[in-house]
Amino acid sequence: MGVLNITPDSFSDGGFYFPSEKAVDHAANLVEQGADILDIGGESTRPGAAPVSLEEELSRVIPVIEAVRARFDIDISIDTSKAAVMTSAVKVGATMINDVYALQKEGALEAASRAGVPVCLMHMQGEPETMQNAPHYQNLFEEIIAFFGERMAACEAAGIEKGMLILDPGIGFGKTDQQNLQLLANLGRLTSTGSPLLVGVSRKSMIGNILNQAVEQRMIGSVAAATLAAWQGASILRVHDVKETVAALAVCYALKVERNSL
Ligand code: 7PJ
Repeated sequence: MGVLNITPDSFSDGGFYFPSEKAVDHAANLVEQGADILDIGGESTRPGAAPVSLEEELSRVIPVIEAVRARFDIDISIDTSKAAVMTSAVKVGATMINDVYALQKEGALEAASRAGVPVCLMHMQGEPETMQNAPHYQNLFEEIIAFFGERMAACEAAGIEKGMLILDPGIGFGKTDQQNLQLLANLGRLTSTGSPLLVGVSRKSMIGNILNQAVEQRMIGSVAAATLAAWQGASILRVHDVKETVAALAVCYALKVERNSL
């Protein structure tokens, strides 16, 4: 899954992909590099980011989804927590919903149910503006698995089939570096739910803090982390550096095929 942020303040592309013509160029790039899914978002959820209005978010993402849909036969994920954005995005060609609030915002469960597309439910502790202030867990894995259980039940009650759900531990969303590492090193514990896992670790501060690198230098660390997530069973990797990740994943899968062949 290639990341396509359509936000003027987007941390990893510095606003270079704004407005929409540049976003569509970048989308073409990600497709050429081998992305299977484009994750298109118009509201930054990075720590400390400010919210955007519905009108602003729609004006950022809808023209880009329309243009990508017209040009490429690729899955398009709409990265939003707003029900109205989910509905409009799927209407113009989005084939998946990625919600860092796991459909907890008003009307989101109903909108996702009506849309009838797969949904990624991400775990977050707190809210983006303050989530990194003092993340705290009694039991990291139990709390995340309990959250998934609660959101899966809410989805079922709203008429969303279990087979439509993808789960994401939310690396960096209300977690310390150590908690992020614990999650990433023990991803297998999250497969008990039976749903596919999505992992997004690309260019995140956890990588930067290990390597003492700025955002634009974190490609190799990000590829390593994505590859290790895939090795442990993650089904979808949300990444900025598509070409490099695709190559690493090809090696990972070649090894996986032979893992139990002796
Ligand atoms: C994630 C996301 C993630 C899912 C972002 C960033 C912050 N959606 N949106 N999982 N991260 N599902 O890219 O650093 O980890 S935005």
